Amino acid sequence: MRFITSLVLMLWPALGWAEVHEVRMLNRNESGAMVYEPSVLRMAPGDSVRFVAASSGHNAASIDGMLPEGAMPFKGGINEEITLTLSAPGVYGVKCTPHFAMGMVMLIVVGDVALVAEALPEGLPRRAEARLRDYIETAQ
Ligand SMILES: [Cu+2]
Repeated sequence: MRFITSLVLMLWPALGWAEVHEVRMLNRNESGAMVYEPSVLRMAPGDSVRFVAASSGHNAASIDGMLPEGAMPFKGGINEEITLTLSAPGVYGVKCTPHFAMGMVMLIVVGDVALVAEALPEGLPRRAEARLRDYIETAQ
């Protein structure tokens, strides 16, 4: 029995039992206006994330310069509930296109990867950068 259990655990990623995580796109929650919930999502390589249009008028798009090597940029339409399967380990920056300047951003951390503010790209909108720094600090 122990052998079977360890075999299943070993094969777990290969069997396609990856998790699907949900991120809600919201006009407001207790932390402020124009937010993703959660603001930082940690997941295993091969897991999926689904962006749920809990409020209308939002989308999910990758932030330039905030993708791991080998990851594809993405951009959902407004109110579109895209599902992404992320295999490349690293930190993915996500923005809402119409509310980027208002700081509607989030981070997805795939794998056991450190989250450091030094990795933030130059030229982010001020409020987006402030929130990302805040998320990085509170996620430690
Ligand atoms: Cu938005």
